[in-house]
Amino acid sequence: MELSLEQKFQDKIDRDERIEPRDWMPDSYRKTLVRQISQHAHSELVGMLPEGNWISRAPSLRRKLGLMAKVQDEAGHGLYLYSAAETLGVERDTMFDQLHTGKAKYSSIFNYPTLTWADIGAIGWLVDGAAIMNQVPLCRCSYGPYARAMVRVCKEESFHQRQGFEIMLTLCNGTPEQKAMAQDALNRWWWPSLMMFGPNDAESPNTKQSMAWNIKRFTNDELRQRFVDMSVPQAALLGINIPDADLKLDEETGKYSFGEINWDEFWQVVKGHGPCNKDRLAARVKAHEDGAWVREAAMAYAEKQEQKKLNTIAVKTA
Ligand code: FAQ
Repeated sequence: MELSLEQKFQDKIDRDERIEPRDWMPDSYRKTLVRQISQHAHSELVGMLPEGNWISRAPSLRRKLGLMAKVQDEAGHGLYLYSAAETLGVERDTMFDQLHTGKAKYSSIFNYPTLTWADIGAIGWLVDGAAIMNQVPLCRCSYGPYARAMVRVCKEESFHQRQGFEIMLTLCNGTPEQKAMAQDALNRWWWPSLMMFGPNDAESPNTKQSMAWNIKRFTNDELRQRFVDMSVPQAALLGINIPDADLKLDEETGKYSFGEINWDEFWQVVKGHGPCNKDRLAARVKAHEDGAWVREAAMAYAEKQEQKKLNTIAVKTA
């Protein structure tokens, strides 16, 4: 009996093989990937803003260089991801348009302000730490271009996570004021970091299908639990306290139970009403508009090169 295209596709997924851009795929699979990859790309771009805010105020040349390299990496991650999304047939300008008009989502975490230098430590430690927890399994995502982009992204993210942890460690070994700054940053970034993993599994409309397609390898709650279990000993090493009175080790499982996430706050931020949503979008739109001349110059240069190549071929074949 001839198998349907859909059945052949699912069999390939079940054999844990990769789907490539020219392979047949169901429309809903393509749509889910465009949604997730473009949101991910937008997060990388908007994610440059909270940290970019501190480049000119980094406390030393070494810190400034590290932070500049990190922020530049995020731009690169955005580019790999937009390119991966383009292989699914969506135009980059369409994705930008969706971001700039507020139609597209990006990670809730980037709508919180960076008030002190310690926030840069907390972002590297917690936000990049959460990003790695979520993205390492995406290296095995069924869609080839996304999985391959994630391999490189994860390598760079681990440098980001270490630079953040090192900032926290330095502050925690510093003066009492510096340690208090680190504690304050942990207090403000802990819960938003847990929200990065998305709604609880029971409230997550996309997880079941994305797992069946091997796009997601773990559920939101599974990854969030791993992140908590990894972070608690790190906070202990820093000598600062996780702001959760309900945090408790279950001796039998070795896992931590933790308090209830404020889901009202999460959805408010996702819907555009977080502390910095409007500023972030305005900064993105301005950067895009101010960069128009760079894109035009790059296009003019590329056209010139192309013309030169054609002229050379014409001379050779004349
Ligand atoms: N913020 O059904 P689910 C980084 C939306 S890391 C905003 O569970 P799904 C690195 C979700 O889109 C951050 N919206 O959805 C960096 C869906 O809405 P839709 C980015 C959220 O897709 C570090 C609805 O809620 N990482 O940038 C959030 O199965 C430092 C229902 O949710 C990625 O994007 C949220 N936190 O699971 C950069 C990783 N959570 O589209 C700079 C790839 C959920 O139906 C500095 N993405 N929503 O209208 C994923 O793994 C998944 O998309 C999840 C959500 C896990 C984020």
